[in-house]
Amino acid sequence: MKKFYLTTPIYYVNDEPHIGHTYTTILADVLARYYKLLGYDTFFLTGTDEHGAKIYEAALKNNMDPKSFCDTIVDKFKSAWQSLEINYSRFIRTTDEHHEKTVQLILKKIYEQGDIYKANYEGLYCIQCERYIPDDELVDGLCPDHNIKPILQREENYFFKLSKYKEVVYNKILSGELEIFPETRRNEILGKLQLKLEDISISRKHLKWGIPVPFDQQQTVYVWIDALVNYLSGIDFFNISLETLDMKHFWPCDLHIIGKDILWFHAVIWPAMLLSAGVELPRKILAHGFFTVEGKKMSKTLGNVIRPKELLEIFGVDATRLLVLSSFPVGSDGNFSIIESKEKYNKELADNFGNLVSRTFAMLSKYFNNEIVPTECSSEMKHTIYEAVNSYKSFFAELSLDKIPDAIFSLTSYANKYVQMKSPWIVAKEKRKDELISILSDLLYCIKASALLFYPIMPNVTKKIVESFNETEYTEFDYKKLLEEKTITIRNHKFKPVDILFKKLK
Ligand code: ME8
Repeated sequence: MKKFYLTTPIYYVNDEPHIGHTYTTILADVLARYYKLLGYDTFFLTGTDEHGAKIYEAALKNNMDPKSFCDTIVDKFKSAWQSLEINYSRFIRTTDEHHEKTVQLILKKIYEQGDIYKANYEGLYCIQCERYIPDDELVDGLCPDHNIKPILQREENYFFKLSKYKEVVYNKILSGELEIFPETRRNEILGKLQLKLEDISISRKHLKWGIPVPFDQQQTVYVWIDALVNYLSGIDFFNISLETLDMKHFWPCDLHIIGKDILWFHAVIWPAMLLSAGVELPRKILAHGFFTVEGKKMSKTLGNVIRPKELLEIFGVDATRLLVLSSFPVGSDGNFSIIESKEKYNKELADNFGNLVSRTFAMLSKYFNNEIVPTECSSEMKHTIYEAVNSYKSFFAELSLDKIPDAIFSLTSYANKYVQMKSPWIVAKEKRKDELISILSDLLYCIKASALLFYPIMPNVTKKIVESFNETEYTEFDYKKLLEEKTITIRNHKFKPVDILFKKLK
């Protein structure tokens, strides 16, 4: 059985989830559902990043001990993912005991490899980024991402010989053994790797909120080194936690989905750590772009942070998933606007897809009392479905996930035009019954194909439609058949009316 292991970043628990975290997690969920439906043994890992100075400070601000503080935010992430119907396989926390042991084990391996040494370090540290900012990245002395002044830190730390792996990592990316999507970001990393690469500090002396360095209890592991290891501890790579099943076979990871902000950590530091520890590298990294909201960078200070709850209240689960997924091309930055999303919802979900479903089922009820023996699908309709399936599959394969809904909407908009062209109401008036049946059959094939194609994105809508075909037990089977053989079957002759799927929004 083929396997597919994919991950999201583990999110910092200094704040509740917003649309950015939601975006990454929806991308992952849609892909996970897709591979699962195609029969892959799929493992989808998400979770939270709970150590480090940033979380420690956030806990202090809230007058809580760090662990209890983390627990409260973790609940918020879990409930957000639940309300968005995110079907992760596992939620990993960096405070999980077996994760802490995995981090220590990896560090020991790297240490034994001779890749860790002690040295003094002085640098400007941005707590929000949880990293030292090199001088050439500062903008007017401020962190370019957070607009705050980094703090001067001087400590004796442990260092990882990142520079030793520069060439190997470069070659792995160049040869495509480690793929980075999109191409522009891959080239950025390759370019940066041609410059001087400094070793990195991997421990903190004065921060207690972290995992103790296994060979020096006076220091804690740098939060990023701790966090990256979650991709191994999430599948219990070293079989540390005996309660879990053996999940090692999921490695190497097939896809790390991350935002562009953390690509360097994933494309350079993480592979170097794995090379040093003697673990195979992940296969692919997707670094997506960043959301701006109504044209502005999202920030608490500007008060324009969009939370998933707000979207769910306006659009409901299925439409939220679709709108967030398709708000901008995966590789670029893009804007999210509630107004534009409402327009898209009305245009594509209510007036295009929703209208096709309701007008077809209305005719089925009016002319045939919800009962017909469908004819074969016309070659014209078959061809259009076939084309939609082809683009859909290639959008998944090339990770152009934002384009997937459009592949389906073009099919449903074709069917709406087909209704106008065939004017079934005239056919009905003239009592050309066979012709009317074949028109309705074509529409039903198209609706069923579209509903199936929407399954990884809008699972509830698919279920509702499939119920009206009285075929719920075949959904998974039919999905696979449609994708692999491009065939679509309607088994029953009796149909159930469908409630309005998408009420128009003002
Ligand atoms: O970086 N637009 O956690 P984090 C799109 N703990 N995506 C966004 C976004 C935006 N405006 N803002 C955030 C961390 N994201 C580390 C990760 S992994 C081993 C450790 C998404 O809470 C995007 O996926 O800051 C980004 O990479 C991630 O949230 C950063 O989340």
